[in-house]
Amino acid sequence: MTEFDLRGFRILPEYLAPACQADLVSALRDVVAQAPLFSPVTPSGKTMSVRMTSAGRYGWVSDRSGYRYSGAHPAGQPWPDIPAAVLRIWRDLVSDRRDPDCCLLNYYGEGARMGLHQDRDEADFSWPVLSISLGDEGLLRIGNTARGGATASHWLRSGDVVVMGGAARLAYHGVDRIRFGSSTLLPKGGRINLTCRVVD
Ligand SMILES: O=C(O)CCC(=O)C(=O)O
Ligand SMILES: [Mn+2]
Repeated sequence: MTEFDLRGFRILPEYLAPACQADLVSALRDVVAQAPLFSPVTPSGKTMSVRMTSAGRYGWVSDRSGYRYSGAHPAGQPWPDIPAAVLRIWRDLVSDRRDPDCCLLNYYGEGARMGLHQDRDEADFSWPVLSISLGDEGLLRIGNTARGGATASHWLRSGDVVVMGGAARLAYHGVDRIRFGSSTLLPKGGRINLTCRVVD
């Protein structure tokens, strides 16, 4: 399917063929083996329904002291390298001048969601955020650069890639729900979303 624009988000449906999706999942198994998924807690003390880990120089973490990038997993070890297959997508769609510092891995199990938020813990918003969806379908909601107003929704499927850049870099976005069991890519079901970010 050809790419299209939704509120400034560049959406590339089926960017990754099924065989590439499977290769990516096996590379991600190595990431998770070195940096296990954890359940972040928001500064207000709520446990997020999405489980996370990261690869790269930095990983995104959250706890009672706030949201931030950290050079180490909460258990103390450095984050594993970003898989080469992820870097290839970044270089193809974003830039070959600079690689991302962080590849955040979100795992959505049954019932998991992510509330509307901006990605704004990075230093330079001229770099887009690249998002890669694997496994079950997820309903992405895109709002505006300020809270409130009309939103648009779109079901992201396994292999879809989104580039969030330009004026939309600071748009509110979230994942309202997933269709648990809609994909056979992950044997136990669920959705993986990767977001690649330039941090500093
Ligand atoms: O899961 C998604 O599609 C989006 C994830 C996201 O917005 C984030 O991790 O900041
Ligand atoms: Mn986000």
